[in-house]
Amino acid sequence: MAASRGPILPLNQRYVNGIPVVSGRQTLRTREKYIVCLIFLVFASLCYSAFFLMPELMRDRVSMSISGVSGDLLLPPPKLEEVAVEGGLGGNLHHRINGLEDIHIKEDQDRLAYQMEQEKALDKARQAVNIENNKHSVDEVNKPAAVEDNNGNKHEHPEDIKKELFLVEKDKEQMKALEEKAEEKRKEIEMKMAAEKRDKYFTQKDGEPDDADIKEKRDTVRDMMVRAWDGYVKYAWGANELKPISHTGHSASIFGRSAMGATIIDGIDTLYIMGLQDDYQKARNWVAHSFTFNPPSDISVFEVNIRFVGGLLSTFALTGDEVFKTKAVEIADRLLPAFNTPTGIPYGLVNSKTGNGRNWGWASGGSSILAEYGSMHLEFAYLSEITGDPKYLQKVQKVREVLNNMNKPDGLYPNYINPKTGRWGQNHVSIGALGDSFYEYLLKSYIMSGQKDEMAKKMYYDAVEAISRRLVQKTPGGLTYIGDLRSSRIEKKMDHLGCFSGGMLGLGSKYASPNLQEKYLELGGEITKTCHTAYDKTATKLGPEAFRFEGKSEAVAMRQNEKYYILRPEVIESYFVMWRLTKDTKYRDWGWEAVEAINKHCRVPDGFSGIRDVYASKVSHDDVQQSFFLAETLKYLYLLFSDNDFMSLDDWVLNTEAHPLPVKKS
Ligand code: DMJ
Repeated sequence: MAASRGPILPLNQRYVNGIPVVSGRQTLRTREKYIVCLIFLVFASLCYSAFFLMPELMRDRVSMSISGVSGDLLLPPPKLEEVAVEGGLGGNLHHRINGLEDIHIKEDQDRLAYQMEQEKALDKARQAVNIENNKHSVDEVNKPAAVEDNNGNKHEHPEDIKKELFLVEKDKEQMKALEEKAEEKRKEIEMKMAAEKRDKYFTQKDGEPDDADIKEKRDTVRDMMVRAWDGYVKYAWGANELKPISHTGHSASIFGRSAMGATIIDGIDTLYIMGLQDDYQKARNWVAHSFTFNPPSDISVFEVNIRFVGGLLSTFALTGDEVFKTKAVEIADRLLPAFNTPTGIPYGLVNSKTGNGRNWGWASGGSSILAEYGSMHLEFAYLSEITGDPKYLQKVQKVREVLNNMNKPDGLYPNYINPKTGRWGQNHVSIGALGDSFYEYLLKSYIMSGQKDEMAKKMYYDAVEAISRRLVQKTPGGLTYIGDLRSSRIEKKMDHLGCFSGGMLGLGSKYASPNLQEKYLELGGEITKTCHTAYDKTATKLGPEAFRFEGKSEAVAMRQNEKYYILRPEVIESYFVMWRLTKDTKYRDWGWEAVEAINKHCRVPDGFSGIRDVYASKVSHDDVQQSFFLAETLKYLYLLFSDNDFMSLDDWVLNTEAHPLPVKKS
């Protein structure tokens, strides 16, 4: 049995004659087997060590043998970076030692984050372009690079052109969005400034004088405003003017046929200045929500400008409320077609629907009128200022330049000019009707521009010199007046309208060359005195529409149609300006005389009315409360009895309808 099993390892087999001889022991003993295994294991361990452990041991030995030797013996050490670490500069930066982050890891992370952000943004942009332009990209693959025309010329592919156009459009949109943002910012700033102004001007206390007597006079004037306003609100709301006795609305031909709330717009800044807050708010709401300017007939460019555009602009200037600016722009834009004449001198009338302009039939062969076309500058310059659109200023500047270049007979400006030919009409010169506010606007343009408008300044002082040379007259009784010139003959008459010139000459003295200042201030005073005399000589103590200097009668109306008083402001305007310039109390006294006379003769239960004859002690009312009574007459009186620095003439110019516009500060 044992032989049949055979040896596992025949280690010691013996042979006799080539035949294996069976020995006594054929296998290894167990102890021997263990030894063989052990030897094998030792051998395997040695092999393993030779491969994996020896190099490390060798390196450590080498490393130990060169420690302490200069670092650059074999290889230069890495350069020490100056890295800001806690405790100061210097030192090798080790990863995550002392809580410091490994900059390499950090940089990698940042770079990765940045790339991801960029990818995201690009993806977004691609999506946006694809959404809007998917039809462009669909054909992209198949489209030829360029197209060839019949002559073999290559052109950009239409799809490329379309795409470029699309991108241009996109740029434009972005620009528009930016502009809108800038505009919003501008509005925000304007509103802020307005709020500051509002705090300054919007209470009845503002401008209140210390003197009890003057304060009472001022309060009386404000009560007059309340009466005039209340009557209008009650009986004529939305109409142009009030008929205070008939209790209905009224519209003079200058307004055309439609009701445009002239009294509201002409009177609103007076309500504001007087601190009549509730009334102001009511007027403001009407302007914002009910006022539409859509007259079906021809309108007077001048009247609409000075009352409507002027009233709205001034309320905007006082309050900063955008609604007034918007409406002013809307109306001014309707007036612009009037300037479409060969010379740029506007027509007196314009149809706001068709844009057709024309002149008054009675005005010297189709002429435009000096006081009308010459009294647009303040409003239009201010419009350009607040809108940033130069077109308004350009229109009126053109008018200025045409006039500046004209030949002026004796240095004077005739009242009529043909807007087509640019030739003067009839030779009639006047500081009253038809000429008046042209001169006023020259001076005030200069003041309003922050004394920058040199052309206006020169034209004003040249004109005033010519007037003082040719038109100013002295009467035997010692009065000074400014007569009209008709075909080189002086007409010895002065219009009530011309009485504004006392204040204008006085104001002009402030900006005149030093050698002329006294002369102009004195002349302003003299004219104002003459106008007061015209009031003083009547039974009502109210002045006539025009007064003459003939024979012994001086400053008296001679003709029946010159004897009316329609609540005009010009004489009171000069009292106010001369008071501010001289502080001579006679001007306040004269103003108070006018208040008493108006209250005595013009006041009716529901407002104020003009009177037909200032010389008649029993008055006859004309039953019209003119809008300029609220805009001008009452405003000037209120300012006359207010503190001197309230609505200072250094800060404001009043347009010819007494609407204040701000002086530009550089
Ligand atoms: C007002 O409308 C203006 O003052 C204009 O300049 C002429 N006159 C009236 C008031 O009298």
